[in-house]
Amino acid sequence: MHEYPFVPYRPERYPEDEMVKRGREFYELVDRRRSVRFFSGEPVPRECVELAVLAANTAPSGAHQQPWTFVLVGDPATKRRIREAAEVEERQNYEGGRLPPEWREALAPLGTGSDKSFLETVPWLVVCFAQKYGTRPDGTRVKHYYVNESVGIACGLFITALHTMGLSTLTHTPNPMAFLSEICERPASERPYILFPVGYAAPDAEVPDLARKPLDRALVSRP
Ligand code: IYR
Repeated sequence: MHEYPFVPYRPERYPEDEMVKRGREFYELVDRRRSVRFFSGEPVPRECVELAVLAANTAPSGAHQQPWTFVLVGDPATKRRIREAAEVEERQNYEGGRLPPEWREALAPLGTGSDKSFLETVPWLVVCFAQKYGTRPDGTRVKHYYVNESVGIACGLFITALHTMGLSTLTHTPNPMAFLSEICERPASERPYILFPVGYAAPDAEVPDLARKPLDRALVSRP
């Protein structure tokens, strides 16, 4: 059984006023992030997407199994295939009556629909896959722990890193999204988790005028 050696770890410490200042600045930065559905077709350096994946790859994970794979798609023909497959599913959701009424009602204020043209507009699509289990060289399975938590945290870091660089994305979850396994050529051990279009927001992009719930509804205290 392999064990990690332990090494010293001394994270940065700051005076309290500086802690608050840094925390406030970070909060104000992430508070300006919005999910975008209208993108510009301007190219984005591949290195920026790689840096965002490096940031995602720092996420804590169950037993440090790092159960994620990010697939980068930049080829227009592949983006088109993904858009077409996503729209086939979403047309059934929105126009074919597959969305349950309650779900439809929850989405109505956001103005979403089956048109997913942003999947072709953007320079990059990044598809995050969750590795339900690992595979040893001899083909036997390695159990993975806390896959959803781990991959969710990695995706949070990914979108935050993009935002820091002035890039936009959308946590798109076309439903169902099995088609992504085939197009991205991923093994049966992996499940598509989130499809991220990555690019600059279009100069005329609009977003719903949402408010975030106040702290007293996000945080409750108990003695
Ligand atoms: N996957 C669909 C529906 C959808 C679901 C939720 I929850 C959203 O916040 C937004 C959309 C679609 O992408 O249109």
